Amino acid sequence: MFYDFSNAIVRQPGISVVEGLSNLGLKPDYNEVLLEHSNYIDQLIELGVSVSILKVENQFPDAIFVEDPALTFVNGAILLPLGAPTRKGEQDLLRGTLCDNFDIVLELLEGNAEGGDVLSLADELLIGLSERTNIAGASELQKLLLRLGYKSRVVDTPEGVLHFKSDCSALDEETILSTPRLANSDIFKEYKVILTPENEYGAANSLRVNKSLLVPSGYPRTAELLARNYDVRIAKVNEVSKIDAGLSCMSLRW
Ligand code: CIR
Repeated sequence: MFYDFSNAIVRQPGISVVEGLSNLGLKPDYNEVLLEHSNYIDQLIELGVSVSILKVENQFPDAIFVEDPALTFVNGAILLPLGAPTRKGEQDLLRGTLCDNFDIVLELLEGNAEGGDVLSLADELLIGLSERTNIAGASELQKLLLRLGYKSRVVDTPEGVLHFKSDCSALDEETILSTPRLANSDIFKEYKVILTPENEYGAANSLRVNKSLLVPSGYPRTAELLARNYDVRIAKVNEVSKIDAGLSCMSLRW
């Protein structure tokens, strides 16, 4: 299933992470980022994932968000040209490790796309158009996904939302956790939707890993709601959220 993961890649945060892009102009505390990042790795390991840790890359402050420059699947990977000007070229940092891990490594060579805009579901992938993923990138990405055997749909990300997956996550084969503003479109009409409670939109970027569900800290009502049906584990993201990051973006999984 799309949330069964044996492997993950993460990147060790360097000091430049405090300069990561932040819509609110906030700066995280470096030591706290290190702590949150290392707890995140421990949680993945506890859930049965083997985690490979890439070296610090200080020239790219956002390079710990390895989900954005690539997509990984059991049968292959795709390198992506990012839309954010300060992140252009980050995909090159992943090329070697992806070639070591996958027989097939494809590369998107037209437009822009970021992994944070791509949601994997049981029978399809959704590609959200955003400030980071444009139509040229999304339609070319659809062709590469088909080469790996995956169908996809191009959809809209709500205005002002960084990535499509900032506002939703897949909880199981048929259930999506979504903010009301995203669920209001009919994108998810084939699925069962659980809405994030008011003032807890940030919880929408939860992460299903094997039998458990990582939910970001600070959203007690969502955690309680989800704990009725899922093995919820809380992951602390106070500092990384200052640079607009959530749980999915800190790893590539397959
Ligand atoms: C950025 O703006 O690119 C980073 N500061 C945060 C990236 C978060 N990525 C993600 O949610 N997939």
